[in-house]
Amino acid sequence: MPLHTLSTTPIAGQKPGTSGLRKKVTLFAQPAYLENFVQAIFNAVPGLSGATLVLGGDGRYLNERAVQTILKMAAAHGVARVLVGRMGLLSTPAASHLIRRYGAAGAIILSASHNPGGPDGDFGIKFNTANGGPAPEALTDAIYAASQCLSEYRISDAPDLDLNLLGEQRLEAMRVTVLDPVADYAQLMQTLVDFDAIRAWIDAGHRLRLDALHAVGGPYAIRLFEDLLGAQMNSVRNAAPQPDFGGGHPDPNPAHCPELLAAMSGPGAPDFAAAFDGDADRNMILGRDCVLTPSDSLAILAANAELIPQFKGRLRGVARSMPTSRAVDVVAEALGFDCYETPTGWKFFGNLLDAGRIQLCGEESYGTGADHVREKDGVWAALAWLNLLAVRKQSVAEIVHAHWARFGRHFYSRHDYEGLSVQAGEAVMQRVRDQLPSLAGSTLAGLRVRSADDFAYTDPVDGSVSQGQGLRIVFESGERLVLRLSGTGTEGATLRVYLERYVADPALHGQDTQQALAMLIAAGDVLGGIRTLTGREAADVVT
Ligand code: VG1
Ligand code: CO
Repeated sequence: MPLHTLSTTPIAGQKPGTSGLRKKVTLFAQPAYLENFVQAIFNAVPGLSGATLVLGGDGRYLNERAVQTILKMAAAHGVARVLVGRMGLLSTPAASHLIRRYGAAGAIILSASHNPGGPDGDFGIKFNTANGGPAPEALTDAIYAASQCLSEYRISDAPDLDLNLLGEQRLEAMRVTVLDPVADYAQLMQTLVDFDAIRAWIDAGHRLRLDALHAVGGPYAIRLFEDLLGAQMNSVRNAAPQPDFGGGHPDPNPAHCPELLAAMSGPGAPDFAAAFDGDADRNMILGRDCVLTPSDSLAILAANAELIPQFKGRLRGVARSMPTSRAVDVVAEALGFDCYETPTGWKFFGNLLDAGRIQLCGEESYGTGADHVREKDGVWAALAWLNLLAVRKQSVAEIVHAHWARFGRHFYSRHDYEGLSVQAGEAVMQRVRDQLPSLAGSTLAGLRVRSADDFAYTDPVDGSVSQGQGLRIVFESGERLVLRLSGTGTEGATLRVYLERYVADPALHGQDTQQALAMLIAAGDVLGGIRTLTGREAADVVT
């Protein structure tokens, strides 16, 4: 079968954001859009020829078509072997694990994560490196640069492979191994958490509910929670991956999972629930009448790490993204391990994990993970929580309240203003940026500012510097306000306002979060001129 070299011209805007290149399906479906970006990966990443590559995605619209195209391009670039999930499916953490388990040079992961799918939704593609993690900024910059000076791409015109058929196939000289997407991942999970304890807890009559939101987490959740841990049949809801995620928004947060929240309220509710996003790297954890913030989830896992076999006797450090609440910092300080603050996006945890400086990390955006892979891991987070419930023999709410009583509570919320014009989003940011130098010592909506800056990060392992990672304002009384623009959206701009307030006194821990944050919300509006500059009376999504 001949290998073709086809001529092409650069397509503007193929710049990866927080997590890969995300664009509308309608754009990805245009001639050469996908091919150009994949060619840019092959041009920018050294050493793919002769190597093993992992390939798969979250099953959204275009997933299978893209897998077939990428296989043919990989063959044309002399890749020795591709490990591909059956039907082209792989969760992001499972892909990360496969890279590490089989010594692959990297992975091409097809996902726009929590963004909606279907023909009118979003598609995405990202490259992960040999450590299993998202390409660092230097590499995504090189991929973008390569995309801007292409003149041709290479592809085989061999027929499509049968991706339903497990086992070995050939495409030109390249070996293609179609794998059960769940098998290796399920094996790994059993080495990390106490399956016996969880099984006993479930056998004792505790009930769970997992919601895969019609995305790729379904098959993983069924295997782990129902098949291996013995949860009742139908504990996993919305388990069959669909190209349009059932028309929904595969984003596990209170705003997008009203059904799950309703199912978890009242005395008849299950004891534990979790939901996962499109590519199953995010998680939301719930107990009966209790919804956890991801920041608290991270802090509680850190405080209880000794109970989880994976961490026993080896937790040296944790990390959180800058906008994530400082709840985990308080735990690290009290228990004597290191705590790092990184920019938003999982790629910034990679070096710390590789260097063994941290074993656990997380983001406020429903991302939690550890050093077993180099991605956040939704199903793992649910297993780690079940491990805690089974060992502590307490409910989720009891564990959370005990944690606050000991360490204090960080009230936390994120206000997203979606679909703003790029000008409006940037106007708010610029207005705040302009005020940064003069903010310290001033008062906003009754709150006195201690410090204000534009977050820049120097990676302690390789010394690389990332500027402009979010504007942060810290107040004298312990509140913190952060503003940044999203790097994963595909339309206009999304302004994220992160609100955090520390309250030590347990008598005040029962307040409603939005009420507890009311002064800070007002301060954010005064500072950013949000209502005036965006024309919005309130945020579109509050989590
Ligand atoms: C968002 C989150 C960020 C997360 C990223 C990818 O990015 O805020 O914490 O790492 O999504 O998550 P942004 O730039 O839109 O704020 V996933 O599960 O969408 O790959
Ligand atoms: Co995701």
